Amino acid sequence: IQKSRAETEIRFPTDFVWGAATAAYQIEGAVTEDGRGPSVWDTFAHTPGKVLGGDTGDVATDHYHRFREDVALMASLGLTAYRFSVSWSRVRPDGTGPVNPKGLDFYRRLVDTLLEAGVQPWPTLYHWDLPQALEDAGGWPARDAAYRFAEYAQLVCDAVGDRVVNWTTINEPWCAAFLGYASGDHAPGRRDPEASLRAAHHLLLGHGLAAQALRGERRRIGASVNLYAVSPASEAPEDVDAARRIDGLQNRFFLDALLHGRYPEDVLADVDRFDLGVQDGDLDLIGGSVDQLGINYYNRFFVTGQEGAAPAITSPFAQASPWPGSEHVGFVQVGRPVTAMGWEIDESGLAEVLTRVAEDYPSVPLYVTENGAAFDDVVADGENGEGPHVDDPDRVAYIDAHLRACHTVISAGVPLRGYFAWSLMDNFEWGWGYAKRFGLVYVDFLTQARIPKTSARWYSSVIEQGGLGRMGT
Ligand code: PNW
Repeated sequence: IQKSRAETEIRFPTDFVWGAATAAYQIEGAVTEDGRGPSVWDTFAHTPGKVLGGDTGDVATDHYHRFREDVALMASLGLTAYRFSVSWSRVRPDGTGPVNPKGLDFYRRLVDTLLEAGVQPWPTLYHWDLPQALEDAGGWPARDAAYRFAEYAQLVCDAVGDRVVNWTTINEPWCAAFLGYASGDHAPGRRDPEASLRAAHHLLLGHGLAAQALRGERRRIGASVNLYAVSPASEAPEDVDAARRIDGLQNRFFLDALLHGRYPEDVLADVDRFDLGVQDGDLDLIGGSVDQLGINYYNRFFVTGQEGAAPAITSPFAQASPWPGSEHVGFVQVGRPVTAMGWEIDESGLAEVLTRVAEDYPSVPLYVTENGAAFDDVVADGENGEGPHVDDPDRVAYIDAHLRACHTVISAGVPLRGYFAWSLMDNFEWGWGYAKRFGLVYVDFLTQARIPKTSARWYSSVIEQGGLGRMGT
């Protein structure tokens, strides 16, 4: 079949940012080295029954020791940017007391190595690893965590702020608040709806305070939110209301706060029996605090308010919807192909989410700061002296389809400026441990060998060409 030129020549803007992402606890390992203090994820992973297979991030991909090799790999793939997260408890082991210079040194070395390799560093300050001492003092449900977060942001900024342009304060505050404090699927594993709402507010407040600390001449400050396309499973009023509630708590709660300086009235009404801990001035501080917005997208949810539907697939141990204000909501699979997470693949949801944000919150530059898929990758022995290889056509197809969705919305005027694949390499996938592989690069967790998958080579050629050609190029 002769393809039209529009299908075969998909070019992105020449200054489009092409990246890949990781997070500290998922890759670094070295959890007791050079003065690092424990975080809630160390505690959680070492608590029996919390992570599949009893896996922990103790070693992970040993990136703390192998970062030079990993940066060389990024450069060889042609990435123009690398999104990583900074471990708070490496920088300030107990969250309040003395600073750990060796922790800051690691990120100085990493940033310098990236810059030398021509890869822009995109640090995220919080990817879920709260110092355990701060959790012991009340965690994110306590307002103090927000102030401590801003102090920590200042420390990192003092160390590398002259060399880093693009900053992300918090990653996926929905996950940190609701998987951490409502469902208990993530650290610290609490199940307390009021605490989860307070955590959500204090994460946003912490973002606002950190943004003030980071503000500076050349710096661009953002936050990354995990957004979902949300559709009612049917036209039944219960399902339509379920979709409003899930869209409200997962999407609009964070978008309205960050971009409009308010919480949506309907969500506040859904959770009005809880005290969120909002004080005068908080939302003024949170609103208008971003220069750009990071969007993490994985899938679309079909939801129902009628009896008997399944929980969302949020962990191997997921229970019926524990989200405050949507306790009765169920999640429905509609039969689309799924990834190894069981998440249905729907790239139209990414176009929908990007378009919605551009319409409802105009003129904010957008970045897809995470998008990708887990599949059951298999290593095959190489023939004729070639090394082992991993062929992952499903991941290539997933990213290809999502990049096409990105291109379509850019053509329609959405200010999307970059794309970061999740993840650079296989890593510790939270409650699933090492059982789920999201990487462009395969990691043999016994030998720590890195094997670029077919998707890595394919992504590299996409970057080189600045877009997509015919399928498979
Ligand atoms: C994101 N859910 O996490 C994270 O930012 C990454 O660290 C993670 O590895 C990646 O997506 C893949 O899971 C999520 O249950 C984890 O809804 C769980 C959920 C959503 C996002």
